Amino acid sequence: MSKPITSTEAREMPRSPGSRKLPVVDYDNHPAYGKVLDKPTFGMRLKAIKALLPWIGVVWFKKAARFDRIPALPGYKGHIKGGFAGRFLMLRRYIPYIVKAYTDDIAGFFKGSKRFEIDPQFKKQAEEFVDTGFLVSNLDEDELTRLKELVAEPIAELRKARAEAGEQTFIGNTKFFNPGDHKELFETLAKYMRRHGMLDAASALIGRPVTVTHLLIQINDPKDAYFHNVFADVEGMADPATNYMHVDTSYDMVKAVVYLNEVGRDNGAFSYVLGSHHARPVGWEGILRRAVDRSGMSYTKRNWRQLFYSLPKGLRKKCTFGVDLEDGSEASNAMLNREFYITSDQGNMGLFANNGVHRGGITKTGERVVFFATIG
Ligand SMILES: O=C(O)CCC(=O)C(=O)O
Ligand SMILES: [Fe+2]
Repeated sequence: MSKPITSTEAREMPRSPGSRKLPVVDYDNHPAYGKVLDKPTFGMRLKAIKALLPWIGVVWFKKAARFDRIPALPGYKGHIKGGFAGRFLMLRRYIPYIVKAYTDDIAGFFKGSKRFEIDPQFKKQAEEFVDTGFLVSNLDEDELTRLKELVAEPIAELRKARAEAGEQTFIGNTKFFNPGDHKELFETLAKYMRRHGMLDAASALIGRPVTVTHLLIQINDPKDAYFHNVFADVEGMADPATNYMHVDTSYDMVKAVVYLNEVGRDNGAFSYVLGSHHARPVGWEGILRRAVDRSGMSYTKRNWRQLFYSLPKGLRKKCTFGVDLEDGSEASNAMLNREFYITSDQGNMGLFANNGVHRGGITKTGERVVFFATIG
């Protein structure tokens, strides 16, 4: 039996050089921005900055409070609503978790190489994940059957809700769980992920012990209009080949996707730009891109694009940038050349560094039923 790999050794695992920067988009010469939108006046610029500023505060605060590590609380049913006031009220419930994250980090600092250990049988997977930001695995028939049993009822509820809603939306396609109401589901998924080396791989990348913190199911089909015709107001402008490529707005976690039906390229396969987590936005740029996305300015409807375009040039950066890359450009090719699709014939479970570039769910035929879990 070989020795476990210590956290210090995990931190020294090899990393490919790759690109260290996300692409820069020339919005002034972009056919859906500078070429068709109004030239921003001083008033428009002010309005855009005013819309962005509070979100810079929110993102900065969430980062400082290690907020994205907080697990779904009992009773949690989805994203926090109620604007700033709602967020402020919720905060009280989160304070013990914020304190815990800080004490864990301090304790972890003193534990050094003992902060977590990786089972030697998963060393190769951990190395691959640290290097590429992506890892594929396959749940066996029994594991998949058990997970399907545990979510049969919620899936039926989600189907019903989608059928009753007039229009399919990103949020309407999902149903969130919390470990209070679905304890067995959380524990079962965590057990399987550990068994397949995915939790060890996640620890190797984020540098601390991890578990499943959030979990949702999602159904996609071709009626998800929000993915298509993104620049409908611009005559003759097709959806770009890199449509919907993005990095997530969260910090300090990774994610897993589990396919609950057969998934191929035509029904929404998830894909990852290998190694792109090395170009994750950090520091001020990281805060800016997240704030822009959270403010709504990454939406592609004309009014949102106009608001985004009214930002000073140095602030025109977003997490959901794929839609703005022009086909045939160097940046677009760089993304597409390293894009890896996970289809059912390769595996039904993928682990991804969600601060790297990814996309999925754009369905041409049939449907896709999946879990998304956050691991932190
Ligand atoms: O639906 C998909 O495959 C993409 C999901 C995604 O981007 C995410 O979970 O962060
Ligand atoms: Fe994402």
